[in-house]
Formats: sequence, structure tokens, C-alpha cells
Amino acid sequence: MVENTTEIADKQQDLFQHKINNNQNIEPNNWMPERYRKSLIRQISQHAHSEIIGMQPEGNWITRAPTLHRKIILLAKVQDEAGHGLYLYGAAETLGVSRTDMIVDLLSGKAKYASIFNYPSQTWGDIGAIGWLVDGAAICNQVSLQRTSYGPYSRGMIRICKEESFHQRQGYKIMIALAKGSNEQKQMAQDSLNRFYWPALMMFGPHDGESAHSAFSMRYKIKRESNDDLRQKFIDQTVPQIEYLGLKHPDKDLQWNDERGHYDSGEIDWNEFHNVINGNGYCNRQRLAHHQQAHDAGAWVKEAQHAYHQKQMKREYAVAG
Ligand code: BYC
Repeated sequence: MVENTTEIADKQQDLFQHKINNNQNIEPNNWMPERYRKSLIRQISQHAHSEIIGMQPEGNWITRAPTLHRKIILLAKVQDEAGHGLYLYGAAETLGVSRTDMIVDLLSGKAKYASIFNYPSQTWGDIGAIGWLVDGAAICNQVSLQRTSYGPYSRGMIRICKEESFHQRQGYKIMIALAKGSNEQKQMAQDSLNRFYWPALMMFGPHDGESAHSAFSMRYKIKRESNDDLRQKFIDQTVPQIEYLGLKHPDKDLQWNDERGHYDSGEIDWNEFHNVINGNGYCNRQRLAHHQQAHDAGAWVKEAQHAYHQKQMKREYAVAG
């Protein structure tokens, strides 16, 4: 019996749904709904851009790290971020989008990247706060994304999370050194905590009720936990870390809620969040201009690669006759 196209489409949809229901990964060669594919491209490419743009605030301190030891660690961390970007661009490419198109969307401002990287890294304390809070928030989110339904994204997350825990610890160790140091150092640690705490909470995105993509992404298990649930986890885990450092918590309204078994916290400045994600943060223009400059400066490498490839092809054709 010959199946008609509607029956085939129904079977594909059923198989896809069956895999989602049973927590099986969707792989690049499997059929998937167009909206699922587009949502993944949006999220994974933005995630990749975040890793790459995120190299800038920390890269800013490589030449000014206080000791050779710290410099080597920071250099390795920034290189890790480049690697994360590569895995993620690779995962997005399996969905049929080219890296060139993703970069064009980033540079034109069409594609977003994590808002946190539009804040300047002004002191060495900021490098501690970025590792501790920014990588710490990223881990909360990415541990949950290890179970995302798309295979290449899930496997990328498993690998990335292993590296992120080192990143978080190197940041926290910088904070410990500063917080247990001289008064000036302690003040530097407090100042970095004050400036990076709220933007770190914004990394989890808008409240669930305001989140445009959450319902779809949760339904198809692209996302496994909601923006607010992940943010709450981060808030709860950060309180004892701040206490251990002996620093003041930046949230004056923070209070333990016995009934909920969680901390209640003050409200995020959502105007600031929207301002930053719409391109008007402290460093948005600088970050994109720097990326464009690096892109232009590396153009000759791509041209050389292309010319070499052409030469090889010509040679292969000549041999094949
Ligand atoms: N910043 O409907 P929503 C790192 C956008 S890097 C900017 O809730 P969704 C590191 C959102 O994209 C790790 N934009 O969206 C690297 C959407 O815009 P579009 C970065 C944000 O996707 C170097 C709109 O707002 N981690 O660790 O359901 C050095 C509506 O939001 C933000 C990831 O990228 C934001 N904070 O949920 C150190 C994790 N929040 O697309 C460290 C992967 C929201 O409609 N991404 N938007 O124009 C995700 O988990 C989810 O995409 C989000 C947002 C939770 C971020």
C-alpha cells in the first residue's frame, strides 16, 4: 500500500512527539517541526554569540592580571569560552544555518547575546565577580540544558558544564583572596559584587509570565526549567557564598521565606534589562565594533584558506583527469 503525503507527515509528527514524550534526543537527521528548528537556531546561536562576546570583558584583563599564575588561568578560561562558542556554532550548523549567516545577524544587531556582557570590567574584582556570578548563573542554566531535547545541543552542554565549574571556582577564589585581604581589596570585592549581582540575575531572562518563548520551548523540552525557577536556584545558592566571603548582600529586600523554602528577593530593574538587550547598555556598541574589527582583521586568513582549498581541488581534478 502506498502512503499519501499526509499519512507520512502524520507519522513523522507522531514519531517526533513520541521521542519528546520519552525524553529521547532529536538528532539532526530526524524530522522536526519547522518552529522547533527555528527556535533551536535562535537559542543556540544566541548562546554561541554570548560565549564569543563574553570573551571581551575578561580578555580586557589578561595583560593586567596581578600575577603570572592568575594570568595563565585567565588566558585558559578565555580560550575555553572560544571553544564553547565553536561547539555551539557547530550545533546550530547541524540545523541547516551557516556560521556566516549567524555572524551577520549578530553584527547587524538582529541576534541577541547575553546582556551581562554589555557591562564593563573595571577592576580585577570584576574578573572575580564574572567567574563566580556570571559563570555560576550560566552553570545553573546549562546544567538544566544538558537535558535539552536536541542531541547536539545537549552533548555540547555536558562538555561545557565540566569546564564552567572550573571557571566558577577560579572566580570565587579571586573573590576569596580579595575579601580576606586588605580593606581596599575587600572594598573592591564588595564593589564588584554590587555591580554584577543584579545583571547576573537578569541572565535568566524575563519573568516567566513575560517570557515570549518559554511556553513553546518548555513544551518541546528545548528548555527544561523556567527562567524564574533557575533564577531562584541561583539566588538561593549565592546567599551562603556571599556570607562566606563576609560581604554585604546587594539585595536589601532579601528574606528567607520558610513557607516556600526559598529566599524572597527584591525586584530586578527591568527597564535596565530592556535597555541593555535593545542595544543601549554601557558597552553594546563597543562589543559589536570590537567583534567586527576582529572579523575584518581575520578576513585574510579566510581568503587564504579559500585559495588553498581551490588549489587543492584543482590538483585533485587534474589527477582524476
Ligand atoms: N540577555 O522569551 P525569553 C557564559 C531575550 S555565556 C539577552 O525568556 P528564551 C559565559 C531572548 O533571547 C552563557 N537577551 O527567551 C561566556 C528573547 O529575545 P529574541 C549564556 C535575553 O530564549 C563568556 C527575549 O529576550 N547562556 O556563560 O525562552 C564568559 C525574550 O526572552 C536575555 C545562554 O545563552 C538576556 N539575559 O529564554 C563567561 C543560555 N534574556 O530571541 C561566561 C541559553 C532573555 O526573541 N539561553 N533575552 O530576540 C537560554 O537559556 C534562554 O535563551 C534564555 C532566555 C534563558 C537566556
